[in-house]
Amino acid sequence: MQTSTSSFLRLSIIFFIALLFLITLSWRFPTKSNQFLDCSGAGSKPSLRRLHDKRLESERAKTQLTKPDPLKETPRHPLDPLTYQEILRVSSILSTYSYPGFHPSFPPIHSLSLYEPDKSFVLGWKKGHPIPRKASVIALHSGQAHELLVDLDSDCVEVHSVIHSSGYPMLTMEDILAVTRVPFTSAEFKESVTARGLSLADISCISPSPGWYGPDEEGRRIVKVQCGSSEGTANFYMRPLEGLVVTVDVDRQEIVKITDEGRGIPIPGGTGTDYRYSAQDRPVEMDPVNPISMEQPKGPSFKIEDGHTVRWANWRFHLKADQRAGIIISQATVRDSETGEPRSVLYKGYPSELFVPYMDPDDGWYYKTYMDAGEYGIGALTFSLVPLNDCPRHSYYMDGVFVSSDGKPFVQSNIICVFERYAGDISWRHSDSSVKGVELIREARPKVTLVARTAASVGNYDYIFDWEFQTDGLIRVEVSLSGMLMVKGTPLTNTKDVQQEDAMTGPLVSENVIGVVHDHFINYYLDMDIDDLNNSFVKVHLEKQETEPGTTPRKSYLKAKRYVAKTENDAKIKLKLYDPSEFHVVNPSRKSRLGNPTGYKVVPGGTAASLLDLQDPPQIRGAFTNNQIWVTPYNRTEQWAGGLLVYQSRGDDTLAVWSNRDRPIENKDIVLWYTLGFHHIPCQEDFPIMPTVSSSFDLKPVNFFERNPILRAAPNFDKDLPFCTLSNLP
Ligand SMILES: [Cu+2]
Repeated sequence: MQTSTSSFLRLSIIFFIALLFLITLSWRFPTKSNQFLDCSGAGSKPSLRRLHDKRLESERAKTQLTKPDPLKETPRHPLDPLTYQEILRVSSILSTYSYPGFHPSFPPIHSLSLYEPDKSFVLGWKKGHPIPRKASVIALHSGQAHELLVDLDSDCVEVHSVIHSSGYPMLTMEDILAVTRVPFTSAEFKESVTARGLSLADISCISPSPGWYGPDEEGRRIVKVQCGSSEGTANFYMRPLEGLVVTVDVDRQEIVKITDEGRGIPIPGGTGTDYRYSAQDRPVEMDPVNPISMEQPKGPSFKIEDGHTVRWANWRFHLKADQRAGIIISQATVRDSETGEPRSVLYKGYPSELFVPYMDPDDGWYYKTYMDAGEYGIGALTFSLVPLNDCPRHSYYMDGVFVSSDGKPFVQSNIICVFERYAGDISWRHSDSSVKGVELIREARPKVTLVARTAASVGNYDYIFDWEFQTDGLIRVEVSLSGMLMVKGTPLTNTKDVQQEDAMTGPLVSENVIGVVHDHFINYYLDMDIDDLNNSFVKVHLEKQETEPGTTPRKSYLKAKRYVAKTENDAKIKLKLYDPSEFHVVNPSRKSRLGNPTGYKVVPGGTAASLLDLQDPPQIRGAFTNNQIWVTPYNRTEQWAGGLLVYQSRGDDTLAVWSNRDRPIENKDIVLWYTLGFHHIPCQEDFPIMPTVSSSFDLKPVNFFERNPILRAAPNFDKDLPFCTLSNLP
């Protein structure tokens, strides 16, 4: 008995070890990719195939989900971005352009993109009509920004002007790469690195912009290069050489100043900082989550027409990548649920600027007040999205065709994805047992949406930009943050050693690492065109009413009162929880059958306001954060909330400056600017890479439709859904 018990125990132990080995193997070596879920209904359930919707099948056959070849693409819509071939032509026109100082070679190009035709032309344009093509070029010559308008139909430079506002255009990719090499030419820098016990071969650097702080650093483009140790880790951001800041003249490629004040601060250790899957030495302590994805046995329901026009359910819009804005949505129209009429909602929407001030006045930190769109370009900092992880199965991927400083085009592939999302949510529902003569009612509709996404890696930080379209007419605009914190080295390894909490500019997030408190603000340009160009902005203010004593048991109630904004000052909105309003953009000329003006409202989600002093230099530049909402009359030169030139600018060409004119905005073509904000007080979970944090705002129909536009939408039925089996690819 004893013998058989011990052999049973032995067998159990061997079995357990074998099982452990297999689990480890399966974790280290994931399932081969040639195994997949077959949801076609083929095989074990052939009868399900008959249930396929023939209409959708034939629609799919017409869908051009094959990506066009970016090298051969031709423009097919007036808002299509410049093609690869067009950029080559612009480059060739500029190479022979005669202007003092522009020879023998054209000066470095900092921006080259489509000069969109006038709105009136675009709105009147029909497929088959001619498409005028012009390029807007910003070049930098002897510290002066020049703007040129190149006509591709006549092969000539049509307009050439010097930009007089302060600041410089976006850094080029060549600028960014070149400046990080400059510190390595300095003996002082090299000595500081080796004095900290590090090898130069392990030093990786980034090129933070300097902001603007008065005349000392004016008159030349500079970058404040900072470095970290990548010894044994890909995450050098968590191992800063604190206090070592190399100020580099970008154009001369030489060092202006080296500040070296942190030699006594230890370099934080590299252990546990690497975030790559391949660098992990053990699995996460949790029960395994099985592979998961959304199956679409009939394929996606959206179409991409002519390379850039997205059609899905009741939505239609133009979608493109942009070197500065990242992603641009244009001419978004929603079909009327009653009449089928396509109705205009948004002429153009995109992230117009970011503002990321860090809250640390130290010498190595005060200037960290980034404006990433205007300083670097959101699109310029995108990488190809990762299928199955950045975007789900059945996504369509779109390229960006961008321009390097020598005017040559290059393709940034797969930087936008479009996909349908079903997250198990509900579009509308009701259950009821109190209806006479009717059995129990249980009605619910699944919420399926369409998402257009891009993601940018701005040095350490990652921003994910989503536009999500719902069939009930709502557009959700979401920004998600991930990537690495910008951290500060410290001798501290435990909070018990903190002598002066006031001296800390953020919490300790790891040994020798402070996560400095900071904000993120993302401003959206939203050219709303509700049913036509001329709209009004209406503040629907909730006001407390006090009742007459003795007339009702109630003492108070709320009333919604409408205030139509006459001028820009009426539409500068600071959000207040205890003084609430709704913010409507309406078309006063188009009324619903009940007489309400058709409209959309902007619905803020979780957000944050800037608390910096209004006269603080970064706040002057990022003054678009002084209000959460602004409304301006449409003006094609006012596109970027932080100004056309942002790099080292003094904030003299911003939304706040334009809006000071207090122009009339009632019943006019208006643009709404909304700023989404985050206060970020870092915590240990943000180390070594941050779990994604998201926030959003909605554009939601208000009296736009006659009734719930998806009343007649069909529910899901079991018989229509796939039956999936695990099978192997040949
Ligand atoms: Cu942050």
